[in-house]
Amino acid sequence: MRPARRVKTLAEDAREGLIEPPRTLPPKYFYDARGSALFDRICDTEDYYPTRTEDALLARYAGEIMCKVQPRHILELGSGTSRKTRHLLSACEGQEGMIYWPFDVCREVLEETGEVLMTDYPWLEINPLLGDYSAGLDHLPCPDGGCLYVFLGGTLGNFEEREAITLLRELAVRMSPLDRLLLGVDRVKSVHVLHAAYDDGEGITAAFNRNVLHVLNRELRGDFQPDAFAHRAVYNEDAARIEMYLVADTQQQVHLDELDATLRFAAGETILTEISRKFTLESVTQLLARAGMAIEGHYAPENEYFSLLIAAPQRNVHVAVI
Ligand code: AVJ
Repeated sequence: MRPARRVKTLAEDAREGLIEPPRTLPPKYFYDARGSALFDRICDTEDYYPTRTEDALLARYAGEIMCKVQPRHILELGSGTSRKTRHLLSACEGQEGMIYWPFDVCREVLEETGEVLMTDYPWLEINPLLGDYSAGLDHLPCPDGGCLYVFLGGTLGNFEEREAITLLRELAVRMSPLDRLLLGVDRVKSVHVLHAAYDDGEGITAAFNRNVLHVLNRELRGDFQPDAFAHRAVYNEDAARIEMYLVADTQQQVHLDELDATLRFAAGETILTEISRKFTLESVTQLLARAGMAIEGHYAPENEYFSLLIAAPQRNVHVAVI
């Protein structure tokens, strides 16, 4: 897809974020084949509740959601293996004319998932879209008939407020009055529950976090020693977000051949590898409003750990001067 903005390469992001402290790297680089497999294992841990909570919500409410929205299209941002989306697809069983547009950065996953879905949902038209949604959304196909945009998993929480508004606004302006967004967001809750979710007892999140160093070694010909970095997850209550860091155990130097750069770490120095924002109903309502959308439906479990929201584009009267 033709991007609205050019997406930075890993080399550019690393040059901007890693060479000087405060060091930081976008979380999308976690997800090579190994990182994606580790993320799947995180979802199966006792401690990481978001995936299973959202899945249960979809299992329970998919029928109601599809009835309410009655879309002809489902377009999913960051579809991955479409595991949770199957609840929505199943709720439309046999509905001829339905089209599913999975949108993801990984061609292999799109191809493999596409084939499996084609077998499991023979009545469904499947049109995979390869691209990076951080490059902008204005080149998505503009389907006629209602479209349900789907953005699950709490991934919106990876974006700073400004970036999140930009992304949602790009969506809002291209939505027709009948289109809706189905958005999954993680909620503010007890620090203990949040902390355990991002520092699970089996150490899988720690391995997932360190995996980004393997990615840097491979892609930028680096010599990081992943074991020389500790995993740290802290809940920043003021910003209502989990911050994931890699912490250098000892003073060390790392060379990235591809950048021709040497990184010097003092003992205890950190790299911020991910933020994962947590929302209240008020904060997500406000975020959506600032992006030009209004909440029209809300599904949450009793403990309110996670929310599925249906949002509609805000319509405003536009007076044309003639
Ligand atoms: C895939 C972005 C929703 O923020 O909870 C899981 C990624 N990081 N454990 C999240 C993640 C550490 C996850 N998202």
